[in-house]
Amino acid sequence: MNKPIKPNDPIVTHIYTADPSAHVFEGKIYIYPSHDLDLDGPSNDNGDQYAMEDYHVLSIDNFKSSCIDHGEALHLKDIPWAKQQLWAPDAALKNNTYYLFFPAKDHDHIFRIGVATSPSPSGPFTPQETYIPGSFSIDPAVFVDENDKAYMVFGGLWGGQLEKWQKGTFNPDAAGPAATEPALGPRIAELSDDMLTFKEMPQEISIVDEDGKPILAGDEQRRYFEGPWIHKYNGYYYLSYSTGTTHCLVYAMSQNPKGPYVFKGTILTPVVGWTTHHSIVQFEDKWYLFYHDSSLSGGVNHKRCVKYTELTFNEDGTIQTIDPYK
Ligand code: FUB
Repeated sequence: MNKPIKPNDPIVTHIYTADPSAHVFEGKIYIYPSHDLDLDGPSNDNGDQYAMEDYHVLSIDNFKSSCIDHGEALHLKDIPWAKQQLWAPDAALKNNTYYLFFPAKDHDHIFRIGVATSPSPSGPFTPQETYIPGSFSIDPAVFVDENDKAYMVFGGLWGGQLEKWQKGTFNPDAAGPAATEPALGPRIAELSDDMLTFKEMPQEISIVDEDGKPILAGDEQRRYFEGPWIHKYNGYYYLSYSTGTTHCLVYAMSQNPKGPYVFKGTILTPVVGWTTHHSIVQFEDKWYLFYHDSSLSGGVNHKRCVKYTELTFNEDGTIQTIDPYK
């Protein structure tokens, strides 16, 4: 039965979903979320409780119809290089092929980013034998620009291991910068034309304040934590992300996809649950924010549900702040 999906309601309730990456493919909204498991166990700052093993692709014809779950699109057991923890994915269309990008820990417990392909936006996706060479950390988001150049932005602190890559190789003992030093930024790299490798070494994105000064690591209301997303509006690139410990979705703007980005403000105030993670998509003539909270499980951090709400730009290109519970 067709049941319209109301804003700020879970788009599906039969499984736990999170980290929604939404795209318009073939005239519909396709959502590529994490599939949270209904497991109970110890929780820690390393994120071991996020033990996901597969991906389901969801789609919405329009907001008057219900959300379709296309079933399992990729499973951990079919990814040769991956050992555990299929975290936040994204998808892109190029070369008449759909690409699913996803992080997972390899057999050395190091997060890497893999890619899988399909002729259909709903999968199933066939993974490559190895992860993308030179990839690390979590939360890949792929932005395909109007000139067809594709960029992957990625990275996450703490369990996402970004701190451990500050010198270019994995240092399991590395800590983040001191509170008075510039915060770590997400990484960005242009993808090769076949979308399977990086065309260049990933570089760090700089996020600065209105005076051009770097946002500092101790500025937890504004500094980058995880969950990057790039979209373009009126010629400007928008980098939005989670502030982690302060639980907001915030954004910064630039005229260059690689930055520097100037911090602008908050998109979404804190949701129920520790994590917050989103995507921004235009469908027909409106813009939407897809996000998650933990309301479906009564607040269990690792049992989340994807929701959506409309996003509004002001005349000057800034974004109106959303409180999802008002
Ligand atoms: O879903 C696992 C992790 O939680 C994601 O990779 C982060 O962005 C956070 O949402």
